[in-house]
Amino acid sequence: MAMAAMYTVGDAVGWTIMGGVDYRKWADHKDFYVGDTLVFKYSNQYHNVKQVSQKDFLSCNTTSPIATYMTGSDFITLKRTSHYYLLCGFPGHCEAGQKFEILVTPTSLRRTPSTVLSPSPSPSDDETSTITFTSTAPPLYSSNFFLAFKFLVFYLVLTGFFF
Ligand SMILES: [Cu+2]
Repeated sequence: MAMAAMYTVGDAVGWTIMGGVDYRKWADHKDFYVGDTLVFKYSNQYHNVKQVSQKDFLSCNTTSPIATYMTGSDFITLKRTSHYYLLCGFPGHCEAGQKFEILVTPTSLRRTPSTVLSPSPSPSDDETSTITFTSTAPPLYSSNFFLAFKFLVFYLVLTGFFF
C-alpha cells in the first residue's frame, strides 16, 4: 500500500508572489491522489489561501470562497476526487499568478512504487531500489538526508538478514 504524499506548495519558496514560482507549472508536474496533503507556508500578513469555484478561480473573484485558510502554515488534505481551485485572497495576488488548480485522482489509481521491502532483493536491485526510494521520498528538505540515511541503514540490515 502506497503512502499518502505531502506537498509543500512552491517547494522551498512557499506560497508568495515574490519568489517567481509558476504555481500552475508546479501543480502540473505532479499527480495528486485522495489522502495527499497540500502544505501552504507563507506570511499571513501578506497572503492567505482560498478554495474557490472554477468560475471564481478563472475571474480571480475572492469574495465567495468555499474555504479560507490563514494560519500561514496550512495543511489541506485532499479528500475528494474532484478539481480543487486554490488562490491567494489578497488584492492583486491571484491576478499576479498566485493560483493553481489540481485534479485529485482516486487512490486506487495510484502508481505503486517498488519499495525497499520488495521480497528477495538481489544485489543488482540495490541501486534501483535506492533511486526509487529517493524519488518517492516526501519533500522534507531538512530531514531528507537523515531519512535517506535511516532507510539506507534499514535496507542494509534487511539485505544482511536475507543473505
Ligand atoms: Cu498572496
